[in-house]
Amino acid sequence: MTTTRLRPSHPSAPGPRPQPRARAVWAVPALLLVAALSLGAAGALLVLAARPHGPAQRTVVITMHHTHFQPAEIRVEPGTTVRFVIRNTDPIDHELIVGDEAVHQRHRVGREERHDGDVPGEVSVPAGTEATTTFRFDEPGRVAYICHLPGHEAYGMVGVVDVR
Ligand SMILES: [Cu+2]
Repeated sequence: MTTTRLRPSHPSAPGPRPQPRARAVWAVPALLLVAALSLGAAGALLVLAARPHGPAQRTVVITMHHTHFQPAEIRVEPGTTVRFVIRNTDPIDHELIVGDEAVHQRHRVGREERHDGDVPGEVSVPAGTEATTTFRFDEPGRVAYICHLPGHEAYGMVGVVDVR
C-alpha cells in the first residue's frame, strides 16, 4: 500500500508538493476502518450461523457430596455439548454415568469396575478427586445421570438433564 518515492538528494531541488501526499495519509486509516467494519459484520454473521440456538458448548460443575449430586437437575438446550466437571468431596468412590435408560440398565446389571473417561458420559470419580467427561445432548427430553456403585442409586445419587 505504501509507496515511497525517492526524493532528489538535494533538499532544495523542486519536487512534488506535499498536498497529494497528505491526502494519501488520510486515505489509509479510512480504508482500514472500512475493512475492520466489514470483517466485524461478517464475523458476527458467522457466529450467528454457528449458534442458532445459543451456546453449543457448556461446562457444568457437579459436586458429589453425601452420596448425592449437587445440582441434581440441570437444563440445557438441544444440541449442547456439556463438559461435566465432577468433584467428589466424599471419602468414598463414586461415578457419573449419563445416558438413556438402556445405558443405565446395562450399568445396573453390569460389573464394570472403572470408567476412565474413554466413553463419553461415563467416568469414575475416586474419593476426594475431580474428573471430567463430555456428553452431547441432541434430542429434547430428560436424560438421567446416576452413580451405579452398589446401593448409591437407591440412596438417591441420581440427577437429570432437562434438554429443551
Ligand atoms: Cu456413588
